[in-house]
Amino acid sequence: MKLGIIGLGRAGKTTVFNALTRRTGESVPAGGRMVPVPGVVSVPDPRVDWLSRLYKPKKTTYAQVTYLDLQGLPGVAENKQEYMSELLAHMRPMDAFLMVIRNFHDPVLGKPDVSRDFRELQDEFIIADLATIEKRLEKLEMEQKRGKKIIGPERELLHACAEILNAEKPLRMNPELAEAPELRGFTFLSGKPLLVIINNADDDEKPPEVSFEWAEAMVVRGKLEMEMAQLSDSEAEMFRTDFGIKESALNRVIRQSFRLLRRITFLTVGEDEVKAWTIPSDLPAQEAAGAVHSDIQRGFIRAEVVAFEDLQKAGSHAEARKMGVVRLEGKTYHVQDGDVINFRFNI
Ligand SMILES: Nc1nc2c(ncn2[C@@H]2O[C@H](COP(=O)(O)OP(=O)(O)OP(=O)(O)O)[C@@H](O)[C@H]2O)c(=O)[nH]1
Ligand SMILES: [Mg+2]
Repeated sequence: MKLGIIGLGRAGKTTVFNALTRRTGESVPAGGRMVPVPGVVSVPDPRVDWLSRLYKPKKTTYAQVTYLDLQGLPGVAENKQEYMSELLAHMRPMDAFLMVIRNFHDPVLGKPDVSRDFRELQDEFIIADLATIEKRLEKLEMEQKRGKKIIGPERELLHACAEILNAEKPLRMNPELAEAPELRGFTFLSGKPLLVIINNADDDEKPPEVSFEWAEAMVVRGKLEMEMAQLSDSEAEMFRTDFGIKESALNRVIRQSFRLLRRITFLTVGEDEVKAWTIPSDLPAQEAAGAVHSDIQRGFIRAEVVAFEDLQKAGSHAEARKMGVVRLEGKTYHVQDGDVINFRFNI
């Protein structure tokens, strides 16, 4: 699962990336970098913590997301076309975006304007998507003139998209349309799930009075978080007390961005490993088994399932069985978030 960190120049993208991936600032080239840098991050999950305490496994594995630090979109005054297309090409394979918006005074750029910057970025996406659609529609028209029959709903779907975009709205306002299988190949930028990260100054906790269209927003003090991410746990604790920070904002950002991907987590347990697996919601048990191993999918017999909350209440698998909350489910059972699963299989 790839999350692209996007924004205008000097918004604090690299700062937020470093904080999320607990990197030090040294490796950051000034002015950003064109080749995106990936960083893998574990998704904090109290359920995994609890299971790990219960099973004391050799290994504990959390769900993971990959963040990519992308270069800033060029501002109005700069020469855009030069690298805009390359930048867009890096953005298209992302599953979702974190959009970092500057909300602190910058010595070069001056006062922040969150609303203006959000609009500017959103407009870039809308323009790029419209260009993609126009090109495709022209091609379809040409093919039709040459006598080729146009089949399927593609054209109607593209027109529906164009209508939204021409009204200066992002495609994610209509997730059903944005995620239509017929449109998948277009990788529309304004259709991807978006989390807005408002990057406040160190001494400012207030969210700006701006509404974001069909996107969630979170306030983060990026520089502070980056400094904190580099401390030891006990130092970070002291730091948090001094600055009045309850939970690391990073954990909230990570959890929230995981949610953005509309994936769920199921868990497997044992003496060797307690592990969180990431799957799309609504996946049948047999396919979920394939996430663990293709042999388990092929030889699938049954899934022994207990909801995490039930297991926690029971205190152990043995107790859970006695209480009758461990169920045997078949191939077509839809795996739920937090299911603790033991697959029975035969190969
Ligand atoms: N005061 C303050 N300064 C910040 C904050 N976040 C970043 N900065 C500063 O803003 C400048 C740009 O930060 P970067 O994280 O490099 O921004 P970027 O978006 O990656 O910039 P480019 O990659 O060049 O587009 C640096 O000097 C940071 O120290 C913040 O929360 N508060
Ligand atoms: Mg950068």
